[in-house]
Amino acid sequence: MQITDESVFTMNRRDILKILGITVGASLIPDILTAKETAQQTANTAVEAFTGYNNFYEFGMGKLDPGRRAQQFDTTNWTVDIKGMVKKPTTLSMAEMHTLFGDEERIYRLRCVEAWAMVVPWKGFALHKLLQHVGVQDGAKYVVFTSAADPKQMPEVKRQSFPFPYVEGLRLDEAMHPLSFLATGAYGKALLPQNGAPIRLVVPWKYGFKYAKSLATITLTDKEPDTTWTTYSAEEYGFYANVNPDVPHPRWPQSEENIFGPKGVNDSVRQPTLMFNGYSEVASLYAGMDLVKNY
Ligand SMILES: Nc1nc2c(c(=O)[nH]1)N[C@H]1C(S)=C(S)[C@@H](COP(=O)(O)O)O[C@H]1N2
Ligand SMILES: [Mo]
Repeated sequence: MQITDESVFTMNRRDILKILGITVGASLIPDILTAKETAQQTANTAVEAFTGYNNFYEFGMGKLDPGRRAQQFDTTNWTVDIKGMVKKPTTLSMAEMHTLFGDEERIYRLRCVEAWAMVVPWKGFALHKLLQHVGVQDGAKYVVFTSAADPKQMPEVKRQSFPFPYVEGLRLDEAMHPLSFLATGAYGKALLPQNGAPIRLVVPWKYGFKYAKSLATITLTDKEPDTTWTTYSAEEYGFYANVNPDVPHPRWPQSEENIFGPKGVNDSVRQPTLMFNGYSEVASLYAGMDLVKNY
């Protein structure tokens, strides 16, 4: 199986600039890996970077593939099944979720395990609202998030180039934390297909690969699930995946990141990565746990 490494070092800077409509000679392409270190960047990342520089392997392994190939992805009449160890197994439409759980904006940092980051104004609702609505059975300990996998609409699902469907999971207490979020929009609009329309997970203290896109099912279970990334490469990608500057990826450090600014991906600054991506209010979830072992 040949896939693109989850590595910042594989970024094609010429491609990145194309997102911005900039064509320049090789010598003028800024080296994002040597950008000057500054204080934490807080301005929202350019929407063009959010919608043009993506990881969504169902539509291709390249950063520009989802933006190019996902445009026809049909999300009309979308429903999410909530099943497993719940009191009321339920299927909800987007309109039903909107009525039941409302809509709020959350500006969060997104830190990819590849060491790039963005500041994203999401729209959506807290995950615990949905879990409370369906009722969690006693004994349930984990929540599993499964993305849609439609070979008719997703070229890499058809090719089976990666272990689809994409599956992620959280411990129940992580899922119930007020920061855990289901996003249906960003930058004031409904999510575009490349960003996981019409609904995707957002867990800001964890690496971006936890943020499963285009959710089809949410399943409560009493066992830690195998996920796409723990199945694919358990030594590199753990179940917890908490942002942690002290635990390097086997192939690159995690102590710093390139965060994309208001002008896009060539407007990045290099800044130190913070424990839990700066969301230190989640620390008590891991009291007494060895976060080097449980990476
Ligand atoms: N279904 C699915 N969800 C996914 C991915 C994917 O390939 N497939 N990539 C993940 C990774 S590695 C990251 S960093 C984020 C990127 O989200 P964005 O493209 O909206 O910024 O989505 C995550 N969710
Ligand atoms: Mo990622």
